[in-house]
Amino acid sequence: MAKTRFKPKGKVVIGTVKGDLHEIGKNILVMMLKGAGFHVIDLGFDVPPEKFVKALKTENAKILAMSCLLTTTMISMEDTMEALREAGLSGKVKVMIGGPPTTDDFAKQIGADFRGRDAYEGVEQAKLFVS
Ligand code: B12
Repeated sequence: MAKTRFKPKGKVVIGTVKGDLHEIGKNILVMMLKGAGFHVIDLGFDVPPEKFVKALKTENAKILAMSCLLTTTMISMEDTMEALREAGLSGKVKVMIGGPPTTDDFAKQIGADFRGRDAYEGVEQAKLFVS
């Protein structure tokens, strides 16, 4: 795809949040986003809020996807949303979250735009974000 004139659908910065080493679900979403034509900047796992902010700014990406598997690391999603606000990125970046401990209510509470139950939902939402 890189060697063709293929134009990516959009850029997605993605990572598993700070304190959390689980990455299998996140990796599935990465593969499916790439397959759907997105340019994906994968920051890996245990990603601190400032690293998400830096990548969004450097890459001028308009979508952030965060994953967490531990109830204790859900707070890192909230911290990242706060860091986005402080960096003036609120409203400029669409945020989706996922992972078993997350819920729609939690997404609303922290100001995320979407919570996906699985990678398929994540990809469909990313398409809606750029449409
Ligand atoms: C594999 C695993 C590990 C591996 C991770 C390896 C790796 N490289 O990822 C290792 C061994 C490192 C590990 C460590 C720990 N683990 Co662990 N682990 C698991 C396990 C067995 C499977 C998780 C998994 O990969 N599932 C498969 C993937 C495909 O599913 P998924 O992540 O849910 O992703 C899907 C969706 O959720 C969604 N999704 C996920 N992210 C996102 C993001 C977006 C934006 C969207 C849209 C969708 C989306 O899409 C994915 C695909 O459809 C679970 C138990 C279980 N059966 O789930 C425990 C589990 C998550 N671990 C648990 C715990 C407690 C730990 C440890 C604290 C254990 C310990 N005492 O050391 C450590 C924590 C280390 C840390 N700081 O993170 C608990 C968490 C409990 C809780 N609610 O907090 C669980 C639930 C086990 C249990 N029943 O107690 N773990």
